[in-house]
Amino acid sequence: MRIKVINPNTTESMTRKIGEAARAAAAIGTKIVACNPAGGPVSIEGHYDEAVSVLGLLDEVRKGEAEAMDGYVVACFGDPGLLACREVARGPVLGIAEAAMHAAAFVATGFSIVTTLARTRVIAAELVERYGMTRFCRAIRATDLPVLDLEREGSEARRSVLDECKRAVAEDGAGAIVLGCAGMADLTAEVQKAIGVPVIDGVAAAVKFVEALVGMGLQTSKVGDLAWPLPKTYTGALAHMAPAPATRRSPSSSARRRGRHEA
Ligand code: 5HY
Repeated sequence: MRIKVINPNTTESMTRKIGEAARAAAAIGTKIVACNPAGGPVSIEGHYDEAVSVLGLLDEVRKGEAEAMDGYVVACFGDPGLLACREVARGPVLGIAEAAMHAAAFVATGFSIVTTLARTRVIAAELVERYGMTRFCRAIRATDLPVLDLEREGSEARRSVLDECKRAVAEDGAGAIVLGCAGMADLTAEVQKAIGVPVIDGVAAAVKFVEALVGMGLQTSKVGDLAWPLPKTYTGALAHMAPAPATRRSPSSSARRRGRHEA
């Protein structure tokens, strides 16, 4: 199967790191295609960054349909545009926050989230509520690190994340830690060894959950609110993002394999 892992920010080094984490988790036979939009914010640190990043993210999912991708991962902890991505995808689309929280709830009765800038804590809190994780989430902690500090050699980022995770275990009663940024993916093993509780990177969790869903033959529901967007004109610089009529949608990879086109 082929899973497209999309970093919605445009920092290539983070995309490479995310791709490595995804490939380390992927099963033999799963091809990971890691990418980021050509244009957009270099890091996503708030509502505005998220909103702008969704256009490039959606473009990558729409391209993925023509590339016959079997599933997608939105590799940003705010799970930006997740439902919109599901509207334009046939296969499963998972956000790293949703995937990480569910994985944590499978291995512990309570988890803490350790994220970057304090101002993004409210975004994580909204997702905890939306995903029904309030009863599991013990705390949402911020290292107050800019996201790109995680990309800077010699920064204090690794130490700050580790120290905050230690405090979460000692003070929150957290049985597991959810890493609140895709850029922390390469810290998972080191932090887990140091603090002695499960540490979940949403990139790996999302890849495995997409594999499981595709393996069960499950695709995104195309009834109701996640049905294909209604064909209509989009004007100006966004004209190219107009929803395609059914006759112009790419067949799914399974239909290609069966030599059929679905509506
Ligand atoms: C992320 N921002 O995973 C989020 C983390 C955050 O550019 N990639 C980003 O703090 O929201």
